[in-house]
Amino acid sequence: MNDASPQTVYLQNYRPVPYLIDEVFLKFVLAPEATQVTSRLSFRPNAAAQQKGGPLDHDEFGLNQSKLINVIDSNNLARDSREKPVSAFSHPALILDGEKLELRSVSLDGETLEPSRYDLTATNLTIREVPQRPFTLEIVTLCNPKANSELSGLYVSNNVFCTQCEAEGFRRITYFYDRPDVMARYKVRIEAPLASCPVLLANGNPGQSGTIAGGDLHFAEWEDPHPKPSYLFALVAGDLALVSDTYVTRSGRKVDLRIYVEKGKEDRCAFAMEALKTSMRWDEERFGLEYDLDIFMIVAVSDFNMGAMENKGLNIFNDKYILALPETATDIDYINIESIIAHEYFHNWTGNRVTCRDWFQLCLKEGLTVFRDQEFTADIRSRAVKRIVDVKRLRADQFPEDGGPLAHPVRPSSYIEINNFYTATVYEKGAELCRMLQTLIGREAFRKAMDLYFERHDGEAATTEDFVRCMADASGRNLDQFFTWYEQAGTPEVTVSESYDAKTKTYDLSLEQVTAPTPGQSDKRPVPIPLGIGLVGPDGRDMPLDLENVGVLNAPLIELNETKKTFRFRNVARKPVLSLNRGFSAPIRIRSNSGIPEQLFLMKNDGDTFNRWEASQRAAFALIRDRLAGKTSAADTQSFITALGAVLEDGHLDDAFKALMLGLPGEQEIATLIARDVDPGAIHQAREALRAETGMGLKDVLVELWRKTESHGAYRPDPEETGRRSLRYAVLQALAGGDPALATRLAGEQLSRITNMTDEIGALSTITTLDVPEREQALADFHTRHRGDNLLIDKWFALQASAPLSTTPGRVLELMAHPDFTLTNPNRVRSLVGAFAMANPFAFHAESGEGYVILADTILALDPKNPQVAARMATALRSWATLEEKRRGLAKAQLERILGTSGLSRDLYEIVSKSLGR
Ligand code: B3K
Ligand code: ZN
Repeated sequence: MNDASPQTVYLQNYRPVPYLIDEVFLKFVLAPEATQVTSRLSFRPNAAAQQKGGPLDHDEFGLNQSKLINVIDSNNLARDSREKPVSAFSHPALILDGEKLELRSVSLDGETLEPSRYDLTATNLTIREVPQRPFTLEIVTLCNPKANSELSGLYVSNNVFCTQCEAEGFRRITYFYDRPDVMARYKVRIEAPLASCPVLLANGNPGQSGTIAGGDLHFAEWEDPHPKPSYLFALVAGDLALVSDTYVTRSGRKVDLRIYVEKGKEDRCAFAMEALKTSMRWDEERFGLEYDLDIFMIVAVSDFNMGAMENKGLNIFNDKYILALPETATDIDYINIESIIAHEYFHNWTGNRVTCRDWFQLCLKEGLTVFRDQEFTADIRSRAVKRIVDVKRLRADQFPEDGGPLAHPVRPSSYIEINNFYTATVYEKGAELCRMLQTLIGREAFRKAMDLYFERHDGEAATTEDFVRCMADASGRNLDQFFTWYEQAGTPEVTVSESYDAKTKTYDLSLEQVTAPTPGQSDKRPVPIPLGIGLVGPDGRDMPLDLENVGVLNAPLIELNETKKTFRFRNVARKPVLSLNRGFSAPIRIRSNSGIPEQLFLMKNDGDTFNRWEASQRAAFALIRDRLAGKTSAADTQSFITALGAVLEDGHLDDAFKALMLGLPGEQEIATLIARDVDPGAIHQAREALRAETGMGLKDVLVELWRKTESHGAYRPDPEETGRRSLRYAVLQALAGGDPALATRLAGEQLSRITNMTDEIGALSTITTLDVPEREQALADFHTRHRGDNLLIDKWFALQASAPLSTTPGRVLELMAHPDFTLTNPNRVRSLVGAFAMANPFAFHAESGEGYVILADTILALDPKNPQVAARMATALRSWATLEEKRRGLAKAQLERILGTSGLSRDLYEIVSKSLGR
């Protein structure tokens, strides 16, 4: 640990700041190793924090404020066990956050403060006595952007100065109240050498600019009229190329759109620019939200800890999510670019205009914005396909998180390092909660509630309670119980039992919900579960839903609010097949006795596309589980193959949906369902066996589809063409399962005439999963063709790291010594080590345990440089306790080894200690 001991931050200790900041003026004199930042801050006492009889009174949480002064820390979110000295003064001290800064001077209302007037620690600047009226503080500091390998705060990427302030990076730029509930108006002046930094950017609208010092230096000023928290601050300076466009908002305001990229990459920005305009239009139409500055800028940088960042008016992106040409980006890249551009843009309202009161409320902006970007993609592409893709992701990433040692509520109540909480639970499950709210109150009321949310909280830092209150007020529905979804971790499991009485024509559906205990939450309450439902008759059509005591349902939805309930349906003419949780209306697991025949029936007949796919997954899982148990039913397998074949040949279904139907549940998902004594090797074999049978059984259909989905004409990233290609490569993968030699030949033929990256990766990724002689040459050719293009070399690393071969761990080790590999670029680390540890269960969980050693070695080497990425990589071991005994011991030993290492970052310490249940 860097700190003496890890400190936990608790939601219940939230206190407002004693002093607010209205105006911020920042002057940057940029230099790679010593950037000087002058910060002028206008403070005023915060009446809300200090009222009720003065600062020593009780606060709104009933805690005594004198104690409050004891525990106020930099964040005013007390980290436990660290007692602060009691202030000698009757009013609170001003305690600002700051890290890795060299303090040059502090002055208060123009008077330089002697060091005796303040305390300086590695994390805080405390000014013990400040006036109880408005005052101005000026602070001069130095920081070293070049030495900043954590990529948090101000750093240099590829000679470009850039920033990442969320969650707590601003404190690495200057001393500040670095917390989201302090919203201020910013003015920024940047000075830098004209030659190396011709482009100088910050948030807001541009102001004055010009040269200084005889022309060697120049400056630019920016002003952001919208109050914002420090995490939304951004600055960029460097020699970048510009791609521009304009957008006219619905009320007729013209907005300058700019994308800045590395020189020479200008031709790769057209798709991103279109996606931005489509997003702006969609937010106006669907949510009535318009953009609010004269200019919207995006900068693409190559070293970035995550996907992108929604800084006000100046989004900074990992260049992977901006740059695209048909010959450099796959369809998946295009789809990601479109949805991440949308996501960051949508944050302008959900996150920026209304921000979070504290980091516990992260889902307020992230869950909601993911929901919005999901809806965007559903509207402009295929709703059915989008839903399936999102649920697959939820199950692959969030369900294991929710069922393991790192489980936490969508709104957590404590953390050690907030950067560890940008999780699938906060994002993906958070989005599901918004979706359930919309399902429960209806789309119209949901929109009214969103309007109310902006009406009430624009310009404020809000809480999850505020958001749900708007939902309740706009719909007139009591949502108190719904709030449990935000506070309770774990995936509810609903057990289904059914009985049909042919005589009385009644169908009883009994449902019981259970949520297993999660760390720190042993007793679980029932949550309200909205369940889309259909009773499918023998003719494949839905029967009317006539619910006892309610009548015929207008909307095919039932709600399970209690632990147990029986729903009695009347006038059910024939014994139905149940289709429950249609559209995946709730993020739950369903346990039922329905067998493979029912699933195959739904696969063919369900009127709900999602459940048609779901039925195929359930059937495939049942077949894989049978194989794992050593019992294989040839008849069931054959029926499954026949049902799948019928789907593939159905002329009414679109290609993207067929591609999804062809995909068996992933190995990680199967492991999560099995949940104990997991043997990833056996899972791989069982799944491969089914894949082989399917591939062989459907060979003729597949070959015919391969022929039909041939690419013609210019590449287009539209839904139809993307769907066609997704089917093409799902077909190739399926063929590879049944006839590897044939798949290799088809892929090889395709590689000899490729015109776009989707076709190239589609063919190559089939060959590289196979142990065939063509493999090495194909990889070498790819490297030669794309040498020097970092994003493509990332793909080259990932292809090898994700191959489910027994040689992969050795290959990963070799690649770590490759001249193109570096620990300093997060994309490169993710493409090699991330792909291996997080997307290749078979190779990562090699019985020898070598995968665990490779991961632990990498994490330990990475942690001192980039703790955020190191901690993220460590989550690959979180499910160690579900493994079979041998692997369990080997994985645990590596976690113990990491935890036993001195000097761990707070980030890594939290993930590893919690994974071990400490
Ligand atoms: N808000 C950022 C994520 C910041 C992560 C900080 N560790 C991107 C996004 O979710 O839009
Ligand atoms: Zn976000």
